[in-house]
Amino acid sequence: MSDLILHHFDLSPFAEKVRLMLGLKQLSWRSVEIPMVMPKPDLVALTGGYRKTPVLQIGADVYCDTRLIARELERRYPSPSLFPHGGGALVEALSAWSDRVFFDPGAGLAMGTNQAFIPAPVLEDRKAFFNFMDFETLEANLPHLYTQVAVGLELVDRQLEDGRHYLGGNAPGLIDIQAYFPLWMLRGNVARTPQLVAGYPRLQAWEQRLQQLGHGDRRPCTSAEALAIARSASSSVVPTVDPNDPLGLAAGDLVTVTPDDYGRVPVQGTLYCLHTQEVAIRREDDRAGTVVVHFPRGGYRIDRVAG
Ligand SMILES: N[C@@H](CCC(=O)N[C@@H](CS)C(=O)NCC(=O)O)C(=O)O
Repeated sequence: MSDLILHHFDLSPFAEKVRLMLGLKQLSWRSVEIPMVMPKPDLVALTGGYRKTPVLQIGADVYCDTRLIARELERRYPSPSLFPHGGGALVEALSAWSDRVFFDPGAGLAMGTNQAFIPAPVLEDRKAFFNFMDFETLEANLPHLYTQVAVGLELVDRQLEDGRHYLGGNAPGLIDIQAYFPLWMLRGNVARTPQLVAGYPRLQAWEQRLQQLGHGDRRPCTSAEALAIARSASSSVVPTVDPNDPLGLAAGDLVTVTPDDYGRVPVQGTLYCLHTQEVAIRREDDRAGTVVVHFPRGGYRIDRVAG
């Protein structure tokens, strides 16, 4: 039975990013379907409050954020690599482009062109969640958002102009998955996507190649089973705290970790790991037992809890 448990929902673009990583690596994994909106009691029992989608659980280790999930999958399952042409650090840096600059205008189009059809609870949840999206002006802003999406689509098409099959060369990698998932979201949610990609035949052929990555071997899992697995496991990660970290924290300090963009829910726990690129905290939960919740450092704030 696979150790990898992905907490996600099928319509989530960020989850599609991870499903494709699992496909590229041909991994087998278990799928827990989580709600699209709050409340998500079984997920937050594991994460301590982090609500975003997806979350990867491996025993009692809980990995938040697709950027950290990519790094962890590569560490545990190095072959085939997410970085077939090397240069993993730059690919990681490019997530700032794919996950925000390219993705956000597409998310605006998905919301803005469908507002009348989105179920009220989802719309209300997302209005509170997407603090970067002004729902009042969204409709008037649609033409601008189309231009921003076009910038990303043209860049991808142009990167393929020398005939390469994938963005880094002739093998698929994380860079392709990063650039593809905003397009996957557009296809599923924005009616004008065929027109948006019409002038980009290379991009369309590449899109088909990306679809062929698949999702690996997916088996269902209930959230109760996932919680039981967490409860009966212990973290496989050795605790280490960098004594030279600028925050001056020590192992065992009570801290909160909070995303600095949207969905800013602080997660509290005792410091377990602290490095340049990762922070992990240990927490106890009645249902999940003792878990270690891992976050990337980039885009997350760590604060000491006074007391
Ligand atoms: N930086 C996060 C972003 C994840 C994200 O924004 N996911 C969306 C779904 S695609 C989300 O959390 N939506 C609200 C929710 O699922 O409750 C990551 O890379 O994992």
